[in-house]
Amino acid sequence: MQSNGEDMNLPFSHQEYYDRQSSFLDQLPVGSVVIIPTNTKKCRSNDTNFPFRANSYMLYLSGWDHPGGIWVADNLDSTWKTSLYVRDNDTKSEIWEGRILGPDYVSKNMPVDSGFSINSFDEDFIQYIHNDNFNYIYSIGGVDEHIDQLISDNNVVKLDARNFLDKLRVNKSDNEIEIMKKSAELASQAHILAMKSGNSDVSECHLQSIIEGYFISNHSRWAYPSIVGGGDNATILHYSVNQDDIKDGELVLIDAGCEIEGYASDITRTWPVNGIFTDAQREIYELVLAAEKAAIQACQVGAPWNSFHEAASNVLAQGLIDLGILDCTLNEALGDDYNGPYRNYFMHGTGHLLGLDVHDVGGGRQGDDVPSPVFSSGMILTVEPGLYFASWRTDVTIPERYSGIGVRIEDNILITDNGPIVLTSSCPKEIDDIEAIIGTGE
Ligand SMILES: [Mn+2]
Repeated sequence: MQSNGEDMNLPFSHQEYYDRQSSFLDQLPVGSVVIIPTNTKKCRSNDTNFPFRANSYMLYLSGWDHPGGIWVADNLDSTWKTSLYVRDNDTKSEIWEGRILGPDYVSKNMPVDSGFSINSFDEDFIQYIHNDNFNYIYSIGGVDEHIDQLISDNNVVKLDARNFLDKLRVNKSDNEIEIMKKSAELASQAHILAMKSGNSDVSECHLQSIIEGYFISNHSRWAYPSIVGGGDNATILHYSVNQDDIKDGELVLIDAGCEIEGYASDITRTWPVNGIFTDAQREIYELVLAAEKAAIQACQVGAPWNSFHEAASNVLAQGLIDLGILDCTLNEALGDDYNGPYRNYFMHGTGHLLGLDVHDVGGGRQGDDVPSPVFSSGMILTVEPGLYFASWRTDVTIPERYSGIGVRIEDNILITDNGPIVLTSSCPKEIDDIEAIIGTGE
């Protein structure tokens, strides 16, 4: 057989993919068919598509990172067989859009038993569900409408494959950790470059271009739309317009991370564009930094998930009292279940799991409807407390001294048996280090 396309270098050994597949499939009963689709091309305008990004479950199970494809496993004949259905070679579309690897390539080079044409999937699906041994479909909904429709039209018992895969994705392997370290280091260097190009009339979009330009020139890309907010814009949690000029004396908040082999980094730094923190900015910054360090220290094997949020919250609430922003006791500031008035200025969670999705699966975000994990070795998460004093808010008291200040500090943390390791430690966050680097150019 001849190779159909360029050689594809997978980020992990076939053995690592096979190990992931068995850890998943070994939990399923006989008579199961697993159907994991990946993303297809998405139209941006007319005949122009959004940049393609593979589905994270597909990347996890097989490393297949091309548009279209269905990973299928079945144990209808008592042993597991795995297949990957992909697009056929098609010279006309390859001339326009690039080489298609095709089913033969998949059979020879991908960590599955067989490669098939995606055009034969619908027929094969009917074969699977009419097999005498068939009981259940395990799939992930909301990725491929056609697959969702096919399953619902045929009235089969469909169970959620995420219930198994999400748990497996929480603890990273040594090889995943190595890639995530690279992702964290690349993003750290991008933030350093942005700090170096800070000055009193820099624009948000200029800083964005420095960060994202560095990602692109290092074979990477953003893991989520970059947030670059000066002054009041830093108080908008998911601000991503990034078009304003930043005024002399203002802070800029940059929340930007990249991905390598699909694995995200997620860093936030906040710094004065002119290189000098004002007293008021310094007061808030030091408080958030103290909360961040306390939260990192709380990331210990065996601790319940909420412990790092509680650690950050205790420091922030006490600090808000000490600065005269809240006039109450610590218990009143924290409130029941950490929902007291300190949340007027810190309205998000302290962090989230990080991996193939920037807000990674497996529990570990406030509001997730799956049980929160207990910290265990190999988990990677963000720690990112913040304080926000939006000048335009009228629903809460915004002290004049702090009006227009938004500060968030975010690092990426690996949990180990010997304590937390900060993967983003090369990115400065101490005030002296930040002031020393701003505006120093390249
Ligand atoms: Mn984050």
